[in-house]
Amino acid sequence: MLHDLFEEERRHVTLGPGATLLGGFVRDIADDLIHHIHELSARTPFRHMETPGGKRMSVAMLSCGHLGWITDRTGYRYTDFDPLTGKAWPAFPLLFLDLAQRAAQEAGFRNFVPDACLINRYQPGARMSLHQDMDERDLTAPIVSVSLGLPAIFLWGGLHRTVRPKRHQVLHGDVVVWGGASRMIFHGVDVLKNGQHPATGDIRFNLTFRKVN
Ligand code: MD3
Ligand code: FE
Repeated sequence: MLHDLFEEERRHVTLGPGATLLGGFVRDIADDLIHHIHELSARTPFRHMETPGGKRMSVAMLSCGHLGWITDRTGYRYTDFDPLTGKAWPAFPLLFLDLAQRAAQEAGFRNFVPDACLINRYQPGARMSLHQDMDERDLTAPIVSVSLGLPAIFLWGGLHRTVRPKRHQVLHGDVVVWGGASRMIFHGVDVLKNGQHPATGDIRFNLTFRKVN
């Protein structure tokens, strides 16, 4: 139907080469995803990590999957255990793996098999400054990012820090797949505004699925 064609166009937006916004892609399973996040956080708590420069991150994080991303005074890296619990990171909930693969496929990346999922928790005032994700060994795989709860503004620039970033609002249930020529761009998240979301209260969660090895 013509209506569906327009609907499709509204939901799939090309943000740049290899970067696709899948609007509302996980809206139907958002409550389940949030439930899984709460369960995971009982096994590996959200924590504000320290950058190599000694700053406390305003975003709180945890990981699941074979590998988890951490930062401390020593630097940024992936580890196969959680330094807070001394145990392996919790495994992916099956729903996570399924949605990451479906989203990658929808954006044209076949056989995406992530081995890490970083979960970021933003409260009003939290932000993430411009950076590149380059701690992964396999830079041919995309990164799949899922936004839940309060809206946020993605900032994304170019391959050099000096490129003035573009802005794009991401909403509850949106998924963005970043691959190809967009994989190494500088990106960040603007300061989260105050607000209340029916599913999360004053929180925004972001899940990023990564293939590290
Ligand atoms: C990957 N998180 O955790 S994810 C991060 O919303 C991170 O919490 C942000 O950046 C967040 O490393 C943004 C989406 C994202 C945006 C642009 C990218 C991932 C990207 C550009 C290239 C590679
Ligand atoms: Fe990033």
